[in-house]
Amino acid sequence: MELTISDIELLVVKKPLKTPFKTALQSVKVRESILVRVTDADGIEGYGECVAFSTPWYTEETVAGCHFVLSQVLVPLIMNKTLESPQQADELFTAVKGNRMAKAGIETAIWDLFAKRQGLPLWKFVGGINKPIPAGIVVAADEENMAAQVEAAVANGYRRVKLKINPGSDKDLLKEIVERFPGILFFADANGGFSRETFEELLALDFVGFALIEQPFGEEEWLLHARAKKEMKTPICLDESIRNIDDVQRLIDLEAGDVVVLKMGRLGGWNETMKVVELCRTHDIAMWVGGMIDFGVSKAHNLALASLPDILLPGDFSDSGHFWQEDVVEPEIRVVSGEISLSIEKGIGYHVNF
Ligand code: OSB
Ligand code: MG
Repeated sequence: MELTISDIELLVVKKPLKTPFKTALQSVKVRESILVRVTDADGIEGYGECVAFSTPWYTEETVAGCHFVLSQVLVPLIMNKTLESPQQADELFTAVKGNRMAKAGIETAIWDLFAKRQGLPLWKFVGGINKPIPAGIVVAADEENMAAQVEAAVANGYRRVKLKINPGSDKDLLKEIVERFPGILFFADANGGFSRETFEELLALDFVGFALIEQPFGEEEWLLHARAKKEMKTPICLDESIRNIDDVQRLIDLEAGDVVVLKMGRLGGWNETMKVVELCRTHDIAMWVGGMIDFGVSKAHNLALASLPDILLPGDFSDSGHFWQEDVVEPEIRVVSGEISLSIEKGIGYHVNF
């Protein structure tokens, strides 16, 4: 199958979060994101979302920088090209260093377009199975509000809750929360907030009962992560450190973690992500799909990713109404009894208000 790209449009959307999202690194109050629409010569449309933030707190990329790279560098490389497979988009980008979030915005749109050309839901196109996707919510609030937010999440049906932590976190409070909800799977995410100096604080979290601890140290801290994996019983999970397949190989070689968070933005799109999934599968590294305070376009791609048979841990999948008064997709993405149903429509399966 081949198709010719005849139009590429960018749309910056900006919406306030219902409540500020506080991490060790940043408090996010407003989310800006770039939607990408790719149209082929037959008028079929594919959608992607560039998930960089307004400022470079999570990765080095930003909305303004990505808009420049997309419009001035990546769009000209793809425009009017005839592609035989979606993998070819990534190949056309090889001369462009880094800028993986910008690349993913357009690359994922091309995967959606190919799925639609084949008349398949994206989850089927990528080899996934139609199963209910377990939802997962993130509690990124001050400690005094944490227990109440967990309680609300559980009341809304969530069975996986991720708590944002840092070296100063109240360990007894965390343990109390985890023990109060025995049926709930608790993840912890430090966003690299720990260091060599606070290593002991991390060890002290081993008794809390987290199913895993995500990214305790900075993205380059392979040896500290390896030490934590060796000294702790709680599985160590890497998020920011995993920028490409070589980083996954490094995690394996250095025994620097047990679990990998998949984020298509951080990895540059579907092509690299599929390679990472295959490498993790062959090495028995557990995987789950991470969120980026995404709008519905990114979340729809993520749901297709989570449908792959080897992805067994619940990801960051909250209801459209958790962050947004109004999402950019129709229908909105709904969590029902702790699960999200995959759309059976073609491509990402949602109408995008572009
Ligand atoms: O570290 O996982 C992270 C959101 C933005 C940037 C980084 C992270 C997050 C989350 C996921 O924790 C939130 C979500 O979208 O559900
Ligand atoms: Mg994380």
